[in-house]
Amino acid sequence: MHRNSILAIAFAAIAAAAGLLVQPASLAGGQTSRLELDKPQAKSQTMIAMRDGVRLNTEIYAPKSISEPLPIILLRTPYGIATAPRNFLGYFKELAEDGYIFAFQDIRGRFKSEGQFVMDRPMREKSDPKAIDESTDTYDTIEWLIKNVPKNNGRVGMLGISYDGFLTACAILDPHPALKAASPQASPADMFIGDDFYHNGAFRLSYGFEYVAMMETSNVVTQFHFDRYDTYDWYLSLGALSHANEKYFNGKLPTWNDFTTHASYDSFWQNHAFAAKLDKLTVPTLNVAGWWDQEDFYGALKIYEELEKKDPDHKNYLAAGPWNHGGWAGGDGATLGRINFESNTSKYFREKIQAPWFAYFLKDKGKFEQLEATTFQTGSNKWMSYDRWPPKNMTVKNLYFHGGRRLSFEAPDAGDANESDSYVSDPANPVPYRPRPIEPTYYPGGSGWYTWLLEDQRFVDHRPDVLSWETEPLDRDVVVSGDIVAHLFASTSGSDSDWVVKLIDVYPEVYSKAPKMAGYELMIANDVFRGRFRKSYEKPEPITPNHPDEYRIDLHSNDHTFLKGHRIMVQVQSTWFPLIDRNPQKYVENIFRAKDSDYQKAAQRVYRSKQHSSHIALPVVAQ
Ligand code: PG9
Repeated sequence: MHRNSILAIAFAAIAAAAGLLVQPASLAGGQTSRLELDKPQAKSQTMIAMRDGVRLNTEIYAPKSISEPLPIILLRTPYGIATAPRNFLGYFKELAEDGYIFAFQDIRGRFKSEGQFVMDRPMREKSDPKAIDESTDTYDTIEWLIKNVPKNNGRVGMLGISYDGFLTACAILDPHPALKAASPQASPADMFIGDDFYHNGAFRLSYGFEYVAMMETSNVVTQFHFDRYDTYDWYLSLGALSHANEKYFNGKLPTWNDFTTHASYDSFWQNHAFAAKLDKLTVPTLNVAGWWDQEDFYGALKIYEELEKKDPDHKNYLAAGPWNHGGWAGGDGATLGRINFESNTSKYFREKIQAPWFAYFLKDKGKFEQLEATTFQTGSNKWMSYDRWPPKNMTVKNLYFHGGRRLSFEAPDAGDANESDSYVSDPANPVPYRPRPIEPTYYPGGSGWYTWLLEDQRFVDHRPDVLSWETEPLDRDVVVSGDIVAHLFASTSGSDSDWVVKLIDVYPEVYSKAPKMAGYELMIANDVFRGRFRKSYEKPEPITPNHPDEYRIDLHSNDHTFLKGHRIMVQVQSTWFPLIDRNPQKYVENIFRAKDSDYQKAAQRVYRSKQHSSHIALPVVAQ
């Protein structure tokens, strides 16, 4: 493995993931800026001692002259803080202009902080008074900051994206009383069910492998060195997952070892799933999600949903827009991949949502007019406000699969119970999840990872192992706002299987607005389900071969208008490689221990009869 400990790579990865490509200094140091984050002379560095004596490296940036006391914005991260201000210029521009003191901290065991890093450190056992976790580390840090940073106003706000968002969410578990506003953004909530490492029990191979190598090879960011540019080839030639430790990791990476020993939703994963532990809400919280977040979309909405159950005083907010992972933090957000949203959505979020929200709770500034949920509705390309999410008064309409590859809102008539379409899924020739070559996830030279969810799905349409069904061109707009669920009736000739469902907006064949986008197949919602978990994530079971089973697959929330003249399409396939590891399609106790010979072809069948009516449940605006 190539050890590359250059900090820049960490931030290149995270910055690019978040669209935070380093901005010109002029952007941060504008005329009205109270704090010039790009001027290092404003900084002080300190090691803050936690309750167990471990000291965490912290840098504080304050405006040179402070007329009235200012709140502190705290960001904690595992990715290294040495270049934090420069990397956060775009993200923090509006906040800096409003006037804050900024504090950045390396978490335990990362970069210049002492102690040991634990990936997604679970919440402590509260019966142990000496136990620590990210929540106690945040508490101790805030305690120090408000007592020691000159001219602070005694209020602290936190925000962060992804891992930094998770750290923000941890802070609201047992919050320090001075924490007055928190914005967990694209935070994971449950790694086995829907975030970086697994989706519905299916292992996210390329992300799991590369992220763990990046974070656990040393205490700084370290890129895994692939000897092939196209990682589709590389992962295919790796073969069974057991070869990862044999050939590369040698049992030295704790999280990879955890993957290999916790093959179902056991207490290990349940302890890590912190959303359910959010038992109260005392701090105003702004949850942020991107519709095309390739990493932690599930978590962002799950945290909102859990907090919502404990929010009698209305402290819980949601903002969601047309962004990839962290895409709201940099750039203008007018386009993503080849899709044009016709306005500057990221800039709007930072100026009109994020900055006023913090100013209200930390500086008593402004009149607060934000409704509970603000979303950017794609397709119609407009901002929407709702007093709850998912919105009230939606009608669930089922979109059914039919013969002749048709989709319609009409349920199938009585007929043969076995009416179905079929394909052969071959683990030796898996469906790529994005067009090849598939560069390493955070490839410093640029990677398709950041926008793969918006790729034109025609790139797999021709494959015999990808089935598509579509509607006629719509005679009116279909507005989908809320939770989308796939109900798939399917069978396999094997004893285990993955099912991938993709909901797609198909642009008209003649599209004068952007002629090159004619016929574009834009994925709106998707997910994978590992068949062995259809009854329980805790107790996987083999599938009975050739028996139709119903799979309920959560395709998550969305706010999208399928415009008049567009078609709605659904695609189903059983491999998505190397995003998802290959299911051997034969039940084995633990797929991380499967042998190469366990991987076998399977005949797959998707039913569309009255008895087994595969469909997508869409929350639509009644017309
Ligand atoms: N998606 C990244 C991550 C967060 C938490 C745990 C593991 C990975 C990130 O972008 O930080």
